[in-house]
Amino acid sequence: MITLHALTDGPPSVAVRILLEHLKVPYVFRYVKYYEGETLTDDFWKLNPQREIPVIDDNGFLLSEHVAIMQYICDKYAPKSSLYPVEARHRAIVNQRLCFNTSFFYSAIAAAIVAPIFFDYPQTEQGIKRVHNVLGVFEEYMKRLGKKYVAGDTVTIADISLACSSTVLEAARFDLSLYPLVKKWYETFKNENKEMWIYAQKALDEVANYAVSPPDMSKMVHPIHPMKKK
Ligand SMILES: N[C@@H](CCC(=O)N[C@@H](CS)C(=O)NCC(=O)O)C(=O)O
Repeated sequence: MITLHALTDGPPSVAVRILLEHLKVPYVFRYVKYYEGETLTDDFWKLNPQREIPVIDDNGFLLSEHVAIMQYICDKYAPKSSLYPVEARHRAIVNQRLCFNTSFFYSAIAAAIVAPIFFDYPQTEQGIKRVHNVLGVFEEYMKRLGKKYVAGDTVTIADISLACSSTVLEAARFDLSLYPLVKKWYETFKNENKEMWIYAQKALDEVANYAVSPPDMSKMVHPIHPMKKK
């Protein structure tokens, strides 16, 4: 049985959870007490030396990085699912969108929007410019492909991953109207995948709440991020 060590508000965690639920793969959800510094413990280090969430433990097989986890879950438990197509070029586009999310799209959102909510970083104009830049690229991908979803006309794990990242934009009330194709895709994903959206909406609400009233992180001394002053 898979144990999913995860958060309820982190987009990478939520993407994995949505996939497990959708595919009806049995799993145990284990909430990581990130805000109490659990990722800094020796036990968590054994799970993931990157000290990042999510991580799965599938009968002793440990795997981090939500993209690798989603690909593994599909390959092992749903190899015929259209969520992760097998045709080489279709799969390549899905993989490209997943890499685009982790290395380009979500990294810009995390730095400019997520980090200032939880840690003592100012929200900068440069950071917001970077978010506009990644959204512009996303818009261009949607225009070039000309399909309903990010890698074709059906939902794939790339949509789940990118939609979860985009919840942060909605939580921060980021105006997507400059990016009509991205906006349309996001709304379509929500409307056509209501059962998937349940956990995404919960995450969105939690982050929106934290933007107003940050969580108590007084028990954590982060090795990298500056803590907010009380
Ligand atoms: N590249 C990782 C990123 C995961 C990630 O950023 N997780 C955040 C929580 S949403 C985290 O664990 N951050 C640890 C920290 O900043 O201390 C993935 O895609 O799974």
